[in-house]
Amino acid sequence: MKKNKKKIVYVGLSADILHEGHINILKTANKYGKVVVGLLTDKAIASYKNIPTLTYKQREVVLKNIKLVKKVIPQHTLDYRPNLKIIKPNFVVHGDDWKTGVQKKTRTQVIKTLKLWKGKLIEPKYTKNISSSSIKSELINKFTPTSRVSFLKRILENKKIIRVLESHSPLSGLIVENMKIRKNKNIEQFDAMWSSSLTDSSIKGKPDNQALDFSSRFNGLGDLLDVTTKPLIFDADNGGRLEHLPFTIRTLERLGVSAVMIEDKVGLKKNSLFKDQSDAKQDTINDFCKKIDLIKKTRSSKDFLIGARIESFILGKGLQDSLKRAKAYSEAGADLILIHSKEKTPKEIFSFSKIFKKTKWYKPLVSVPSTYSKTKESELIKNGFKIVIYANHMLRAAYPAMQNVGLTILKNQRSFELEKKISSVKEVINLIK
Ligand code: SPV
Ligand code: MG
Repeated sequence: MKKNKKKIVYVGLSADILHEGHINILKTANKYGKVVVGLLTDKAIASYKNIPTLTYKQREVVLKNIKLVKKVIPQHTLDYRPNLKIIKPNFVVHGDDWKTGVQKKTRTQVIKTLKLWKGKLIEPKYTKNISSSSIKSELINKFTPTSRVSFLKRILENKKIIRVLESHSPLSGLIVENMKIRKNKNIEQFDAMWSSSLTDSSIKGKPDNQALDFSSRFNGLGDLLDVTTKPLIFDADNGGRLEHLPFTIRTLERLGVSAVMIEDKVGLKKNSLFKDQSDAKQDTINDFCKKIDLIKKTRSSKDFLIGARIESFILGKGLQDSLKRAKAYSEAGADLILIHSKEKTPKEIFSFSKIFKKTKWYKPLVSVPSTYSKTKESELIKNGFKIVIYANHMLRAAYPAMQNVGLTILKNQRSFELEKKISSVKEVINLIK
């Protein structure tokens, strides 16, 4: 076919890892006319799969320097239509793999839209055995801690809310890593892991009072980070002694942790969800700000985020105290504010966010809806929250399941009654590929 220089050919790409398959598409497109690449923005990609490894700017530079490409423009949604309506290309080129799967609907929309100006869809055969996702899974072994540290910050900039699930073991981390469902038009998944002091302590059979020291927790963390790629927020209780804090931060960063969460309590640690908080003490604003400031000075990357957790509601100190602290912590350099509550409804945290989100000290808000679990993520978003942490649910699910195993064997004096309720040995053997 003779190339018509006046014809415009549109190709939508994520191009996180540019491979042979992309080049095949671009070569075909180039035969039909001038190639305009609609490069999916980080936000558009995050709406249906993991945030890309390379930023938009980095991906744009690569594509702009490919001779098959005439122009690169941002595509802000998975939906091609807004860009197609502006550019009115004569052709759209896409691999035939989108005839099924997540992008099937997008394809139908593209065909309909192209008809408006007699444009055509060209679908070269999908290049077998190659995709960015498969290359990425191979790359997991080469994944560097430094790249993981920045991921949370990048997702924060590109998602309405970051969904975080507690991971107390590498196996639970793999569930966070791989679980995906399709709901309505979207792909739903977890964005990050929470390393909880409560569940880390519980699996070691210890109370959540710092009896389990950081060194032991870091060992477990290393195993978890070895087999996953999603970012992790570390629950560091009150951060420990000021003098030790720089070492803790260096280790966390070196391991590839994306954020540390410290709470403004002092003295023997007690879990915040305990009803009786009478012997729990809150830190002074001044001393807690010193910790934030020290972390700020110690961290080697600004992408390693500092989370300040306010315990005023837990300790019955009320709204004004929590607002005063939020302002001070934000000024001291906190990147995230976790406003904790053990009420059955989100009323008190929403009363806080309503005021705080309008102030100049606003920082992305974190919610831990353990007690107000009826609250939907959409309500949290509406009320100014950017991160939701499901802080203990994996352990709470595992414990009764294991108890039931013990009980059933004791009652029946054999294991047969369990067979239908537990994974088969074959499933376990095949669990880790
Ligand atoms: C944890 O998960 O250990 C937390 C959250 O710190 S809470 O249990 O609510 O205190
Ligand atoms: Mg904790």
